[in-house]
Amino acid sequence: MTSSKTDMDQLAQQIDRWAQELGFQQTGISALDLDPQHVQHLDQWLAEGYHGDMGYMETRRDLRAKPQTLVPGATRIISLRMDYLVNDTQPVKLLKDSSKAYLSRYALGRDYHKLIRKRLQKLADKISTEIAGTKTNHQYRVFVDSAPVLERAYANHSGLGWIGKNTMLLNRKAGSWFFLAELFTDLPLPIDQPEQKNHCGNCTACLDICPTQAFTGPYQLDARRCISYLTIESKAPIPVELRSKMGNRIFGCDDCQLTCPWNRFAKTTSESDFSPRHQLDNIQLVELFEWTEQQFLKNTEGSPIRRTGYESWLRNIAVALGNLLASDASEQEKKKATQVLQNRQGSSSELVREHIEWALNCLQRLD
Ligand code: B12
Ligand code: SF4
Repeated sequence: MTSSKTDMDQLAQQIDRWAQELGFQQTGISALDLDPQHVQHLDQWLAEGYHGDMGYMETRRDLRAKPQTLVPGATRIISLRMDYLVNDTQPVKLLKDSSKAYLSRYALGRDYHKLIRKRLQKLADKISTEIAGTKTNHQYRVFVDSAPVLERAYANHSGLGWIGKNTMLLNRKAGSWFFLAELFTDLPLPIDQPEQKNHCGNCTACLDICPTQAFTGPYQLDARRCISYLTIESKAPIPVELRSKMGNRIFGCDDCQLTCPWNRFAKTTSESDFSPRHQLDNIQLVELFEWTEQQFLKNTEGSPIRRTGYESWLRNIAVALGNLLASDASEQEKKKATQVLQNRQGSSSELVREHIEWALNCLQRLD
């Protein structure tokens, strides 16, 4: 294959077909140049301090703003999306049951980083093999989530969707329950049309529902107030004024997606690896709080939950148990919650102990 325009057009179509075979739902191609609005948005966000303790967002700002430095020679980014919503989980019902744990829908099964990276590598191998006759040194790199790449900005540039008021990348046919990933390449592939229209209209459902009022305005998220940041990224004590607002959310939060009308069009995944493990989609808080560190490590092997660590795990559940004690749960449930909290009081770290004390005091709390 030569790199004529027709060949590149055909290759782009072939890449899309391969991606679908590998479990991605959609691909789009963009150049590396970023619309300056995105960089401005990032700089403003950092200047406000909205990134909190995520120091990497600040220190790696230049790589995000100048992706050319990430993969020398790269001229195109193939953005991909993979749906993760599992059928049959009942998120809204679960959020109303203060005795059960709510974990973000993305975190119920296998860690997506591992799964997606493998699939991206397979895709890159297929591309390299296809072009091997004319080009033997295909320069590429694959990314998912953890790299300094403005994933939503590129997904927008490549036509995968628009950025919603909740800052999620939204797609008219798929809502927002999907992961994003990228393959940087030096192949001169044809570029797709960016999604130029914003389809949020007057709706502010996501901004209104946020339990901790983390949005300072449309498209502006103060991560320091976001439950996803507080329960996953931050290792610090959870600010006392936000604890009672967290309900039973112990790992991430989905409210600003659950309420988005575009998610009526979200498709469920057929990826069995994303199926809930250890009944994490329907499990009592007290049961999770009783997991020993060994059990935690065993049960979260290959899961994104492991990243948060045992201390943060206990801290988060202690807050949710406090909220259970302040709720209209049955006396029996409250008794059991009090018991498991007290059982850990003596043996816990300072961080966890302080959250346990807060939780036990919730029995007297009047919401
Ligand atoms: C840091 C981070 C977080 C932080 C901060 C979130 C945030 N909104 O910035 C925290 C921990 C809070 C978080 C939470 C979640 N995250 Co997160 N997170 C990231 C990460 C690593 C970087 C995001 C980033 O650069 N933030 C800085 C801000 C300034 O950038 P941004 O919001 O992406 O916005 C950029 C553009 O979209 C644009 N922009 C934004 N708004 C507007 C408006 C206008 C008018 C314009 C012109 C431009 C513009 O400017 C920005 C710079 O380019 C990305 C992965 C990655 N490498 O990109 C995942 C990522 C964004 N997260 C993801 C997910 C799934 C989540 C959660 C749903 C997880 C959960 N259930 O708990 C929540 C959702 C919370 C929310 N409403 O965003 C997915 C989102 C997929 C999607 N459909 O959008 C990503 C892409 C990971 C992935 N590979 O799939 N996350
Ligand atoms: S994930 Fe939850 S806490 Fe974070 S912005 Fe969305 S609704 Fe608010």
